[in-house]
Formats: sequence, C-alpha cells, structure tokens
Amino acid sequence: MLYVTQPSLPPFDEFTEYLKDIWESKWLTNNGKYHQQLERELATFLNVPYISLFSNGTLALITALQTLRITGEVITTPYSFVATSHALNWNGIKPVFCDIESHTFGLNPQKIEALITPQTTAILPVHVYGFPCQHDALEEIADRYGLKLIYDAAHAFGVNEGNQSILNYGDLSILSFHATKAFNTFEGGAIVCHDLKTKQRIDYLKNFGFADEVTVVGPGINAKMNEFQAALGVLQLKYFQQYIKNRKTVFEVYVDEIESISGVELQKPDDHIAWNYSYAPILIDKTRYGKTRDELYNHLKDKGYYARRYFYPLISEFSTYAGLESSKHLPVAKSISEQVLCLPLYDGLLKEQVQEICQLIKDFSTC
Ligand code: T4K
Repeated sequence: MLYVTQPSLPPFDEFTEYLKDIWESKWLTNNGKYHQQLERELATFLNVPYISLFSNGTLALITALQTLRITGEVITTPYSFVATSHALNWNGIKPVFCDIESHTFGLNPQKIEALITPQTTAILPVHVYGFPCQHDALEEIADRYGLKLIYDAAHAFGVNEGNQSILNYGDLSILSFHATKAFNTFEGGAIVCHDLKTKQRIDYLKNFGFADEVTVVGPGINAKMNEFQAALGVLQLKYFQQYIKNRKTVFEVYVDEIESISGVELQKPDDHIAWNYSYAPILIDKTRYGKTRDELYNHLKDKGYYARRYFYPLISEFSTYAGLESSKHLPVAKSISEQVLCLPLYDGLLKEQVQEICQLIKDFSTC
C-alpha cells in the first residue's frame, strides 16, 4: 500500500549523534538545551517573534485558548481535522460553525457576522492545506467586534505571503509537527505569539502553571516537548528546504498530469504564496468525471494507493457536534467535503508512481 504521506526523516546516523548526547546528559525534557535551541532556530527560520514548543498540535491549541482566556462561543470551521473543534470542547467552549470559501477552503468572512452573539469571544480559522485564509477580512471583523483571532495553522509550517510568514497573522497561531506534516518532530506542535509576556504565560501554562518553584499562576497542563522531539526538530530544520523542493517536484508532476483529466481539478494556493506543498487535494466533479469521489477513492485503494478524504465527514457531522444549530446549513463545506480527495504527496515519492496514480485516475473515468 502506498499512503497519502510518509514522514520526511533525516539520515539515521545523524540522529544517533543527538541521541547519544541526550543519553549522556541525562536531561530528557523540561526546557532542555535542544528545546531551547529549536525555539531559537524556529523563530529565526519562520521569521516570527516568539514561539513555544509543545508535545503536539492539539495541546498547543487547547493551551492557546487558555492563554487568551477564551470562553463562551467561538466561530470556527467545520472543514478541518476534528482536533480544531475538540480543543474548544476541552475548554468548555461552544463551537459555532461558519461556512467556508470554495477557493481558499478557509472561513468565509462574509458569513461570520451573522453568527456573532453576545457570547462570542473569538474566531478560530484554519489555513487548510497551508492555503492562507482571508486574513485581512478576518482581522477587520475581529477588531470591529473586539474578538480574539487564533489561527489553527497546523498545516502552514513555512508558508509565506510576500516577505511575511502567515503565522504572524491574528493574536496567536498554532502549528502541528505530527509525523504526517511537512515538518515533523515525530509528534509535536507550537504556539506563535507576538510578545514576550504572552510567551511567558504560554510557557507557564504548558508546564502545569509553574512560574517558579513555589508559584503556580493558573491551572496549567503538561504539554511540554521532550528533548528527543526537539533534537529531531533541530536536525529536520537543516533538511527542510530540500524536503520542500522535493515535494514541489512531485506536486508539479500532478499539475502536468491532472490538467488533461476532465472533471478533476488539482487545488493549490494563489501564485504569490510561497507554499509548503503539504497536500495534493483534488476536487471531483462527478458529472464531468463520470464517477463519484468515493468510487475513485475505493478504486485507488483497491489498486494499492491509499488517498485520503481530508476533510470528510465535516466536523459538524460527527455526533458530538451534529446537534448544534450551526451544524445545519454549511452548503459550501458540505459540497467540498464530498468532492475532495488528497492524493499521495511526500518527499521521496517517485515521478513514475505519481504518473501511475494519474493514469489510474484517467482510465477510471472512462471505464
Ligand atoms: N488542526 C489541524 C487542522 C490538523 O490537521 C491537525 C492534525 C491538528 C489540528 C492536530 O495536530 P496534532 O495534535 O496531530 O499535532 C492525521 C494526523 O494524525 C493528524 O496530525 C493530522 N492533523 C490529520 C490531518 O492527519 P490521520 O488519522 O489521517 O492519520 P493516519 O495515522 O491515518 O496517517 C495518515 C497516513 O500517514 C497513514 O495512512 C500512513 C502515513 N503515516 C502515518 C504515521 C502516523 C506514516 O507513514 N507514518 C506515520 O508515522 O490523522
């Protein structure tokens, strides 16, 4: 089986040097030297003012909401991985689902205002596939209504718009460094923020709330990244540009091959975005293609290619959220979630394999 992704990993021998060092130092976690080094190097590499590392992206998001003391209702997207809404749920916050745009797959700013109530405290958009949301419009609404803006940027490591990292938009952004992401530390995550005081609060909260040995500033959690994850991150960073270059090469084969298939459209961000090539989503128009998305998904799986329907079902369709009033009418998100299929894309995928996947897609249309 060939999967939708495969983790990028550096040469094993290079990682063993780090392992040996950690072993000998006997410093395994709690703000160790690799943790500190990775925070410094990531802030520089990503061009962001402050970054705090986490054991995974979900805990980063849960803690981001705690950091800004978000309560009540938060307007968010149904078109994401379920962790986005679960992080609200774990904080006792009600998600209010807003429909998305068909171009960016992000929240549709024009549909947000109708959902704002006196209980609304924040907006939680997602840069799906690393495609930037309509951040200017979102910020304008957040400012006008006095709402916080927290981006789930789990997919957006290294994505820039002009000279600007998209992680600098909003009050906070969270990242995921899960094995399936463009940059991985096995599991991992981070919060990006704008000032030192906020970073300090985040760092207290991810370490049980401890400000020092005898002071607990709030009900913190244990969400720290350990030294093994951080050391891998330091090493991964040296190879990241090469990983992205390789992913781009693979993606361009898809661009060439899919162009000629009627009813199949490969999705990518606008040309001015320096993207991380983290996903290869296609949309299937069943009338023109002649088969449904699910028929194609099953066909590829039968042939040994395990593409994934990110994101189907919508979060709003899972039983935890289906009863919410805002889950009822999300036509654009619904339509896209029924058309989308993310094709295999990773550093190391061969041109011939991509061509074979595309040939299967072409042939299936007419059979
Ligand atoms: N917000 C958003 C928008 C997210 O997409 C995510 C995570 C989060 C928040 C939360 O961040 P984390 O707490 O995870 O840091 C995967 C990932 O587990 C998940 O991290 C990710 N989003 C989501 C979009 O995809 P699954 O259930 O599809 O993963 P899984 O295990 O089926 O992996 C997909 C394929 O990757 C496998 O078929 C094979 C390959 N694979 C996977 C792993 C774990 C490997 O080759 N090696 C591996 O180690 O959720």
